[in-house]
Amino acid sequence: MTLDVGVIGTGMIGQDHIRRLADVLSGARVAAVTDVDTDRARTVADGLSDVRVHPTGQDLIADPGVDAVVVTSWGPTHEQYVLAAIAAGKQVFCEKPLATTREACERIVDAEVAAGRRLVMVGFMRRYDEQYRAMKEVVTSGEIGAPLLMHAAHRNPSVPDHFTSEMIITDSTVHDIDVARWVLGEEIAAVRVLKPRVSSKARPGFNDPLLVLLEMGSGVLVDVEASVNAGFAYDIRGEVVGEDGTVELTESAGVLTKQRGRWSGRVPATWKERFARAFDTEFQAWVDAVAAGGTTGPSAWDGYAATVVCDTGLEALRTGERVPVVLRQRPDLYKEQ
Ligand code: NAD
Ligand code: ISE
Repeated sequence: MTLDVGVIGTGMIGQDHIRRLADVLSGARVAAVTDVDTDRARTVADGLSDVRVHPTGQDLIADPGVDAVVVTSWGPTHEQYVLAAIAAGKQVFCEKPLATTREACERIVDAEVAAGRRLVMVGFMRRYDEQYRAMKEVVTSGEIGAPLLMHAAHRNPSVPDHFTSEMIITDSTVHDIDVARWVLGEEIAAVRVLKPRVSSKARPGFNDPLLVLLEMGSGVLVDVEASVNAGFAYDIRGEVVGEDGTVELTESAGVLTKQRGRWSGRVPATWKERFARAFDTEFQAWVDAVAAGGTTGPSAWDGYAATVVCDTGLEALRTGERVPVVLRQRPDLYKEQ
């Protein structure tokens, strides 16, 4: 059976996921697309065969020829489409963030709980990266003993002009927040944000880098160094320090070159390059799960928790204080993960 997928939002990542569905994965095809920029949606559809272009996301979701929905529009528009897909009983893959406010995420969680089954997967693709998976396995196996600390760095080479200091938390660190919850298997209890010396490459008034400190429920501390004007490359780091050892991500380049008394390797240029395989694996997992009648991976609860921690981080950035994270009670639907 081939899954007919409808894609809402044909911008940068929408087009990348469409390419993935059309050329890389098995078991799915792109049946319909839509975008508020209708010309863009049309151009994308023209490059594929037999794809309907809908005027709105709601029309696409209502299309009986669409089995499942991918949401890759701007973050603040995600809620309406995820809710409409749940109401239509269709599986939905939503790029991060699930929604941009705590309240919007709660409405999604409530709707899914009322539907009585999981219909939402959130695009936290790092959970499908081989290195992060290996790191989680080591931590979960107990090999390095009880975790005490986690160090992370998320260095972006550059960002578009509309990017703000707040987005270092909501757009970038959100991935590290999800990784910390997932690798350590517990919720985040409090957040602090420190502002180091500002990079001369940052626009005036822009706090870059930031040091985001996450306090896990058990007391494990996670420090995330996040920056968006690093210039040199896209550099992602992670290490968990346990009572009996450590586990860390290695450089992702496949080869090491030794020449003239020096060794060197490639640092990825962008997140697309660094996580290319993770995106493929993530999407194939979703297609397979939907074809089997369910879903998989990061849930609406994970999307909710990440957004609440980001909100808390924004308050910590504003106030300079340690701010506790307040989550509602986890519904039974999300207990088994
Ligand atoms: P983009 O601006 O390139 O594309 C977004 C598209 O959505 C645009 O074509 C825009 O016209 C369209 N759009 C906006 N409002 C809409 C609406 N109401 N209905 C339909 N279409 C609408 O942005 P992008 O970089 O592709 O990001 C899209 C989403 O993907 C964001 O939520 C972003 O956070 C996420 N993202 C995730 C990753 C990742 O690493 N997982 C990477 C990049 C982006
Ligand atoms: C971007 O939106 C992503 O999600 C990337 O994975 C992240 O590394 C980058 O910082 C964000 O801007």
